[in-house]
Amino acid sequence: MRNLTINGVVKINGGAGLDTINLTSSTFNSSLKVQLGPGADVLNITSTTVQAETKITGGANFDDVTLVGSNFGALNINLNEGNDNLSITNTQVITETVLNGGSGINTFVNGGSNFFGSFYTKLNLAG
Ligand SMILES: [Ca+2]
Ligand SMILES: [Ca+2]
Repeated sequence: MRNLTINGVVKINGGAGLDTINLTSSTFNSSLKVQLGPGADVLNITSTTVQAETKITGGANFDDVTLVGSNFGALNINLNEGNDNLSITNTQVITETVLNGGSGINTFVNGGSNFFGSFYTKLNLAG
């Protein structure tokens, strides 16, 4: 999805199987929920603004989440089971950030130029 502007709450459910979800140059004026589901999933959010909370849930298996050049009111990521990768670069969070790799071997790449708000929690993520 690209160049979207949405005023209501948005929920994206990846369901079973391998999913690749790309959100690019979009604006969400309320909250965004992405459930990647049980397969191995890839989520890329690039140059996107979410005014309220963004909640990303990984589910089982390998999940690869990359955030670049985006702005969030709050950010809550739980990658859950499986060995997961999370990469965040040039991204701003206004209030609260929770990054949780869940179980498994999880890696975090801080690409720099990030601001994670007043409250920052990182759990179960190496790096
Ligand atoms: Ca998954
Ligand atoms: Ca995990």
